[in-house]
Amino acid sequence: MNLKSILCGATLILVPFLAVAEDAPELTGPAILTVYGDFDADGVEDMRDFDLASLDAMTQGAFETTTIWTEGVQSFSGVYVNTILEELGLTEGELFVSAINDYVVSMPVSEMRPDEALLATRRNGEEMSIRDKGPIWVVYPYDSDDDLRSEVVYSRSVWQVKQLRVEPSE
Ligand SMILES: Nc1nc2c(c(=O)[nH]1)N[C@H]1C(S)=C(S)[C@@H](COP(=O)(O)O)O[C@H]1N2
Ligand SMILES: [Mo]
Repeated sequence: MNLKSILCGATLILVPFLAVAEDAPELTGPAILTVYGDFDADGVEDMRDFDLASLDAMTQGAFETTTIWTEGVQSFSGVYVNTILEELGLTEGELFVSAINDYVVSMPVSEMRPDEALLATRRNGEEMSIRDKGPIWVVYPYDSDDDLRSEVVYSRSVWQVKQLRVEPSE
C-alpha cells in the first residue's frame, strides 16, 4: 500500500457523503463561492469552490439597470446563476442561495430563466466590498420587466452571497 492509496482511503472514510469534484481547477485566490449539489446525479452530494478568477473565467453576463438599493443606473457583470448550474449539471431541484450573514432564500431551479439572476462580481466595473453588498450580489435586470420589480424577486436578490446549494425537490 503506497502513501497515495492510504490518503485516498482516509479521505473516503472521512467524507463518505461529499465528493469534491476532481476536475475542478486549482484556485489561485480565496474561495468566495461554494456550490453544493449532486453534479453527476449519482445520489452523492458534490461541492466546488470558486475564487474570483474562476468565476471570471466562465461565460460573463452583464446588464444595466436601476435597483431599489442604489441611486441611478448601475452596470453589473458576473456569471448568470444558470451558467453555473448548467456547468455543474444541476438541472432540477430546489436552489438555496445563502449569504455571509446566513440569510437564505430558496427557489425552484425550474423557475430560473436564462439571462435573469446574475451573480454579479462587479458593479460599475469595480469589485464590491462586503460593506458594498459584495463580493457577490445576485441582481436581476429589474428595469427590463415589471415582473422583476416584485417582492419575490427582491427577496431573491441576495447580497454577500457565499453559497449555492441545490437539493432534490420535496
Ligand atoms: N444578504 C442578504 N440579502 C438579502 C436580504 C438579507 O437579509 N440579507 N433580504 C432580502 C429580502 S427579503 C428583500 S425584500 C430584500 C430587502 O431589501 P431591503 O432590506 O433593502 O428592503 O433584500 C433581500 N436580500
Ligand atoms: Mo423581503
